[in-house]
Amino acid sequence: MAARRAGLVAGEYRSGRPGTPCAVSRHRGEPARGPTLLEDFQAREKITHFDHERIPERVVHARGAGAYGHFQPYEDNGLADLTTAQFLTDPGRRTPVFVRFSTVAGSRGSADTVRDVRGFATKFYTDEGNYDLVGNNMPVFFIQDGIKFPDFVHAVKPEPDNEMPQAASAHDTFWDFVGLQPETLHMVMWLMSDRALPRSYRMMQGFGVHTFRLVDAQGRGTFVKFHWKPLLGSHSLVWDECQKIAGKDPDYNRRDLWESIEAGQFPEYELGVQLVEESREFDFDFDLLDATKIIPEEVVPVRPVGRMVLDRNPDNFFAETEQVAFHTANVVPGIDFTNDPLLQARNFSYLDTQLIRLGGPNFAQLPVNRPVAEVANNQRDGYGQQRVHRGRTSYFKNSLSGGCPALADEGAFTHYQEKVEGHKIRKRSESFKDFYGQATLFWNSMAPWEREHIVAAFRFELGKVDHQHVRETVVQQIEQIDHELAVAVAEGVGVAAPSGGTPNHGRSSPALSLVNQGADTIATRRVAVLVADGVDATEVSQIRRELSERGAMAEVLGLRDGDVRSADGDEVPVDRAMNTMGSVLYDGVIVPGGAESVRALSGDGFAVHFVAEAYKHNKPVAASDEGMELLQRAGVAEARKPTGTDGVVTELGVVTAAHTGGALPEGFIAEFAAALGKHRAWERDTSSVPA
Ligand code: HDE
Repeated sequence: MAARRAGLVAGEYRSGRPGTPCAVSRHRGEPARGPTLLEDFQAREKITHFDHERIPERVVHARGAGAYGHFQPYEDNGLADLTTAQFLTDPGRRTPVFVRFSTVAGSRGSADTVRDVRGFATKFYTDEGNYDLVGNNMPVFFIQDGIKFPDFVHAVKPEPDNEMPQAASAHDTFWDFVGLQPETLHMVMWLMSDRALPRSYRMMQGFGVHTFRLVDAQGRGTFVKFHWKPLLGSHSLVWDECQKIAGKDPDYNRRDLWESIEAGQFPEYELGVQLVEESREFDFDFDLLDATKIIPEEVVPVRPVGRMVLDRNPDNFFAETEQVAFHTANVVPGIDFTNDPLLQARNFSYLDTQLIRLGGPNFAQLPVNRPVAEVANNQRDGYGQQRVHRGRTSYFKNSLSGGCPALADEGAFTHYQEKVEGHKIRKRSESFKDFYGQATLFWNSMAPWEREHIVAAFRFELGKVDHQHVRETVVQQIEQIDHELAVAVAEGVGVAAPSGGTPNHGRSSPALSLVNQGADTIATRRVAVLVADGVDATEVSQIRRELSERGAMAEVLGLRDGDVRSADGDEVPVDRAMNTMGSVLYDGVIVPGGAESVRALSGDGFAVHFVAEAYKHNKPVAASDEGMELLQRAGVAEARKPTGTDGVVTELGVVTAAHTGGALPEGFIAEFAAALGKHRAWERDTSSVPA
């Protein structure tokens, strides 16, 4: 009995089902203190396996989240004449995909909402082998040449002496690198913009970045740039919000992707292409093969090609999301490379890195990496070989197996035919030398609020830099982009206002602004409804119903978990306790009426802060009747009572309603939804609202 109490009887071990003892019950009553023996192979194997559970994280893009889905081309998308890649041209073909989204600089356990580029890597399991489109959520890159990549990554990663800061570019080495490598500046503008703070992986664009090549049946090439456009529109968070989410829910973007797929709200993206005939290669004022340049969409429009839907979460994070191995050289017939020097370096690096990360040359046989097309090559053996190759021949040419399998140049892959020549010097041509023109184009294309955010981002980032000369060098570089921007940054970081930059060329490209990347929908948006005892239950159910009819989700937050009692004595279920969440985890807030409820909320600092913070972050905020008191208590300047007893007023994303009982007045949810559809009320000046 004593042994039983001490939990030492074998039968006490529990099986998977709680409360079910394991069937094994031997040695009952034997002495309780046994030795730990090397011969206990179960213990050894268990510990050994555990000791080897970790693999190196990716050297960049270590933190990510993945999902399965499919891609299908549109009818008559016009590509059939340009490429033999049927997964792009045959509308009857649904190609399975796996997509991995990622941040770049942080470790595997870092927060999702850091200021960073996001990876957007897609593996198409086509009938002709895997095609990997390994892109980002920004259309350009920091450097023009692969040999600079290790330097760039060393500069942005935590500094080597003390491994700080984690997942942040706001430190000396990054900005030192930027100041000395002006080719980074165009991408740095994107990084300082809200594009670096996506609201969701479901609400950001993706870009192949490089100029690739489509190849037709005759071997003729057409330059191509790939674009992904989310059907929910592109939307971003604000920096203050990001920093808070990093504490409240570091898995914010990962959770959002997972939960929306679990809920059947499948993320969708449209694939588009910009096409340039080979004969027009030199028609631009930049080099098409320079990955720090875009082709403005007003110059070459994006042509829609097809649609991708992500509809299945992985079963196991490690097996799938961690072990997926993307490789830019995974191409299929009809798609080829160009001489972009960055792309060529990538074609080496991605295979090379998997060899160490996944422990040998057979990683392509891992389930998530396995092509659906039959694999026929003479590669044999190696660590972790999964296949049992049959037959006597593992060489080419052979006469014993009818010559099979045939390799490159026998139909599997043929290089795009072009003459390549050059001097053996590690230099880029003059056509790569304009480092500032498109950075200026980006700045000129921003809406006023986007500009404010960029200035604030530069001030934050450079404000964290210890070396004054680094701040000065960067400000001098920004001066080459735009004088006004440089002065605004200089003022914020204690650097003398610069002069002598190149005059702004004045050109802009509207597609670059987030203002022009929205979508007319509030699908999947999350709205917090704040309640306490005495709330108007009719309003709560109306809000829930009308938001859900529009595809959005209302979550009822109480001061505590459990139900609240409505003014009429009904029970209103609470979805979450307010203290476990935060306004930063929602797209908008509604405070329903009910005098007692609003009094309780107004007396609670957390509830007041909830509203004030949502208001600060330019989110739609709404209240009905007494709910307005909480808005006023939270300092919502636009909170005004509608005149008369029934009505709705909307001002800068603040929606208020008055009514004389019964249902909420018509237009209340419609106007709130319209504000939500604009994502944020950017024109609301919240600079004096405490953060
Ligand atoms: Fe990558 N990059 N990269 N990169 N990259 C990796 O490959 C590299 C570049 C991108 O979800 C690594 O498997 C070099 C541009 C994404 O698994 C590594 C150069 C773009 C991902 C590597 C670049 C990207 C990676 C690390 C300059 C946008 C994550 C682990 C020549 C078009 C893929 C791995 C995933 C990952 C090297 C530049 C996007 C080390 C050398 C430009 C989305 O091989």
